[in-house]
Amino acid sequence: MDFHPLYEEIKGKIDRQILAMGRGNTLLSEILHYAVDDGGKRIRPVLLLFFAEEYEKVMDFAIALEMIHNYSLIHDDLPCMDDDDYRRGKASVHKRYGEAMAVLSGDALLNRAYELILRNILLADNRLKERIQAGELIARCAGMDGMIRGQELDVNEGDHLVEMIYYKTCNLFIAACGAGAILRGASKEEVQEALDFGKYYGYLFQLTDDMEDVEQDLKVGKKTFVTVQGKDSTSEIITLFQQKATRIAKKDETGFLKDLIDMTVDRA
Ligand code: GRG
Repeated sequence: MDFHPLYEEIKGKIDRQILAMGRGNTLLSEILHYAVDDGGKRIRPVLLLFFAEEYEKVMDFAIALEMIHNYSLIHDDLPCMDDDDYRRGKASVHKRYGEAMAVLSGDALLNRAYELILRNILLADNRLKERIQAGELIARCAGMDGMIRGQELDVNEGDHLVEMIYYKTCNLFIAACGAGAILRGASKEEVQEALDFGKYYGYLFQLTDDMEDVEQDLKVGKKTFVTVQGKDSTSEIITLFQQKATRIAKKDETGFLKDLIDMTVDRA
């Protein structure tokens, strides 16, 4: 994914930070590295650092968000959830290490994420309130009123597909953009715009992803927005969210947000 030099630059920093993280001698530590080290696009932490406009002092928040994302993927792949044997081109964690270790490694990632955020706050010498606000936003968006709520709707196979996308997918993008803006010390209006961008981009991300998978989803009878509403009406909604996100992206002089939107929409 090579759509803008800023993406490569920020992703490179995140990947290096993840690889440099300590490795214990335990099996759990091996699994955490197996799950997180490579393969991910790191879009959420890249967005967080992009909106924060500085990398080193808030890197912990970006890594924490990526850990939360990875825990959710490990748990989502479990047989009791989506039951996927592969993730990022290799065996999913439960396929390789067993279900019990997959549950534990997800739990460990989630706890490590908040450990990183709290330690960052403990050691910080500025913007304490903003750091706490950013941590609270991430926790809220990942929790039972956010991503976990989305997973609950998914597991119970309701008909609220738009709501499900909002909770399950948009929320971590909202956390990424909103936390970044808060950590930058942005104004209330700027934070709101960042939160809105995360929401619109989250819808775009999921709907274009569902467009890509539509043939396979139809084959296995999977209910997604596209399999229920059809490709034409999904395309119309994608255009609508593209316009909303682009309106905000126009203020970004680097062109990064606009390129991210275009790259995401082009895959549909
Ligand atoms: C188990 C609590 C819990 C939540 C699971 C995230 C999630 C909720 C489920 C994953 C399945 C899914 C279709 C999620 C929505 C889109 C998504 C998160 C896709 C994967 O994200 P990418 O493409 O992944 O950013 P990489 O591999 O690049 O990190």
